[in-house]
Amino acid sequence: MDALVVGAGISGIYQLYTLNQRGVDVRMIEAGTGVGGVWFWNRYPGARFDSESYTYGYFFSPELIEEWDWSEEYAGQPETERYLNHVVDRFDLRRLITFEQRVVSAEWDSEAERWTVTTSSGDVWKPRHLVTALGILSAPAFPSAPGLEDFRGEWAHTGLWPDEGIDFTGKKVAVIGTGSSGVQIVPLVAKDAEQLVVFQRSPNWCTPINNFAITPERMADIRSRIGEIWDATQLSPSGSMHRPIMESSLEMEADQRRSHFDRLYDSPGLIMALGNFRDVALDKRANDNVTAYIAERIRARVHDPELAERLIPKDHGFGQKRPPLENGYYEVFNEPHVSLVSTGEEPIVRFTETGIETVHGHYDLDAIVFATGFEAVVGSYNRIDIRGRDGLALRDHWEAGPRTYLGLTVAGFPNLFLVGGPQSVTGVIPRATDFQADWVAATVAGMQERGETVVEPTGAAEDEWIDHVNAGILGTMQETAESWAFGSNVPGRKRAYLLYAGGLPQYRERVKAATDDGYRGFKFS
Ligand code: N01
Repeated sequence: MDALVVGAGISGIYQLYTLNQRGVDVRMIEAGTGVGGVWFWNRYPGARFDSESYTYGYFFSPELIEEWDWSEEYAGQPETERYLNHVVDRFDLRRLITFEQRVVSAEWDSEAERWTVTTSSGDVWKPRHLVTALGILSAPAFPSAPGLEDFRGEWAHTGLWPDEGIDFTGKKVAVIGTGSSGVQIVPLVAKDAEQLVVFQRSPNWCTPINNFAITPERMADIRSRIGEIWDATQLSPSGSMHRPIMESSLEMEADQRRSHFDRLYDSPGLIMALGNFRDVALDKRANDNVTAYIAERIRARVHDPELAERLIPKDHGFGQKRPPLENGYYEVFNEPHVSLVSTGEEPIVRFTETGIETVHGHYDLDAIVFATGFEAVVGSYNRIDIRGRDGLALRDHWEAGPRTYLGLTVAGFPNLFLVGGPQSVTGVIPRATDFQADWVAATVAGMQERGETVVEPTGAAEDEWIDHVNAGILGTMQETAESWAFGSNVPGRKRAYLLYAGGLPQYRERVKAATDDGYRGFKFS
């Protein structure tokens, strides 16, 4: 086997396709029983895209675009899972995938110039190249409060949702966490539950998703503009259709600025974040204007003024953390059976047989939803014992934060490729990872043509990339917020920027320039 791809999410599936297309002998292993990655595990009620469905789907096949109709501007999880299953079957990839195999270790064998990959069932694979498409949000994180094993009700993490679902009808339910997942699930739990307590550690700047159905006419129109849509994704920093407004919001009259904000708030999707004024991400005064505007909209939607204040973030501005999109989230708190516990004032002490004990009392519960996020970006790598040259552990190499070259390779870890891993672009993830997957496939196929067996970046190239990654976040509003993008949500983790803030066009340019310059920064043998 020439290459093993780990992870059948949207990035891994395309990686499998493109390696296979280039004639590389490739296989894939996946921990789940089906394909989809994030869209397989996160099957909680309300899980859906907040990027436009047709910008998140694949662009590599005109036939696929012709035959797949998206039903909503922001498709729900079941539709996306169906789509990814369709792609896998449509391109005859399923035969290359082994399911229910979780990689526990991967060790570089310098003599054989191959990886030794061991799975939870004890199977051993020996690929020349190891391509990790593990996902940046796939290692679920739980609160550190003790006692969960004592709880006799039902519980689930949004990122590990049970296939059979959970029926909340007539139950007393707690949702812990108010990030994108919590904000999506809360209104749906509130609909069925007899009582809902939302445990909030930090409020977020949530704006309406304003989702709508895609009619056959709209789908035909999208198809007719697909080239244009692709071009827009390639020019956008986040790989989305949206680009920031480059004029200064601070130089505008207040009422003109406000009408822009009105339009953005009422627009579908993440336009408030991705199509806002550029200075909102860079200048605190511009950012303050947006936060004041959204706070006003929250106050208008929540009847109890004291509760509204608790739902308005005070510790960060809009966009400093990834803003969730919501559908009726704030209105839920006007309902008599829904209450909010701010864990800053009322910390959780422990889970008990019958619910949650806080410093102020006990909440009797039938079910608990953990919408408590993920050990982001590096968590999925840390769960595997990956060892490169001379037994060097990736966990140790990344102890102070991830170290990569171009977000694609790691010094000391030959023939290891990262797709959708640390220090590469997020946003509409497949728009960054299809570029990466094409690069990996071209590199591996090129090596085979030239008879080369090993590729590895130099330590100097890795250092240079880290400097570039860190320079990109400096001076932005994001730099000063505590968020999963810095690993701040995981107790004890050293603060390090885990992503790439330079945007997709610059990322592509950098990778292309190094490649065109004779694979600058790499050693081949
Ligand atoms: O996770 P999160 P998520 N006690 O880390 C709280 C993407 N996504 O699953 O903010 C109490 O954002 C934590 O509090 P704090 C998207 O990129 C996309 O919601 O750390 N609370 C926070 O409120 C997103 O950013 C979609 O103080 C605790 C929440 O739990 C990313 O995934 C949908 C706690 C975790 O929020 C992660 O989103 C869903 C504790 N001990 C997700 N520990 C789309 O729409 C943590 N929290 C496409």
